[in-house]
Amino acid sequence: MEPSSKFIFKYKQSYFPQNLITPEYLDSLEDFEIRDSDVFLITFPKSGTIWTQNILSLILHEGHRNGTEHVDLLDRVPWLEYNIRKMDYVNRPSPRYFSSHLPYYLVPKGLKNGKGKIIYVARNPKDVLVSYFHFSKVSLHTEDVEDFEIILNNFLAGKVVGDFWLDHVEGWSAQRDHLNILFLMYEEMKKDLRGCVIKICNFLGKRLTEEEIDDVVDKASFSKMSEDRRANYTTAPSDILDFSKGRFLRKGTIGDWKNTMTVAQSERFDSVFKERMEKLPFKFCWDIKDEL
Ligand code: PPS
Repeated sequence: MEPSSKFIFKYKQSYFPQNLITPEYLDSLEDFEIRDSDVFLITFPKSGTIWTQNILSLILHEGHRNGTEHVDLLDRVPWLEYNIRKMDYVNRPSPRYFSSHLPYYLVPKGLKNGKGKIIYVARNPKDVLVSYFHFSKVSLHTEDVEDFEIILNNFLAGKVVGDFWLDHVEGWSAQRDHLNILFLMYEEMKKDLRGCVIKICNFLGKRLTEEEIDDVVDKASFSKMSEDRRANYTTAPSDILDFSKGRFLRKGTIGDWKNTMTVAQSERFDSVFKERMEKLPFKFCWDIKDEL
């Protein structure tokens, strides 16, 4: 292990928050047994994870009618690598749902061998970066940097949790033909949430009535989630998140990067990202007005 800073440490080629995870636990994940019925939600941080966690949770629990009304997201779709509530993942009944920010090369080998289903959500990396910048104030495990330029430099160097954005997205998109994987874009969810909920239901083989789908869409809206304590992470341990500094559900929009990045910063970002991004099999939406 190469110590990197007070906040992150390096494990193999990746960065993780100090005190939330150990190298030994990361080592153990390779052999974590995967079931065919497992569902993994995989994202680069700040790409719409808790939004999709909530959608999955609502679909799985059919609109909270399953005696789970008071169970929050951390328990419904827990993090594989951050076992915050010390749950017994091995004996958890099927179907197990997990969230993860892990790069492809670090996931359990059963997943690489095609067991389970994967939903990968990607978001415009400039919005990811700006969301990350604001989140660093709320998260007690991320360095709170006042100067956006410093976060930009770390992001471009891949020295953030999730590593280099392009490596993460390329690593997973390279698996699209041989794993059971559904790719979604945050921007697509913003523009057509109902369509995305139906896509997820079809992918999971879940049949919901029209009313149940409407209910999922309603409860997954930004405004409803902001007020829903089971879904807005305000029940997360206070040594992880400090909500006096901001909110997890901050703006939830497309193109907010324009309010933070200067033209020069945006051009520097493009010079590092553009060429490789054009080769990705996704269409990126840079502004709320852009077509997908
Ligand atoms: S984390 O820390 O990696 O789990 O963060 P993550 O959940 O991936 O990303 C947080 C951003 O997702 C936005 N979000 C939403 N947007 C639209 N609609 C809904 N319902 C929703 N829920 C979460 C959240 O606001 C963060 O984005 P920003 O741009 O910071 O607002």
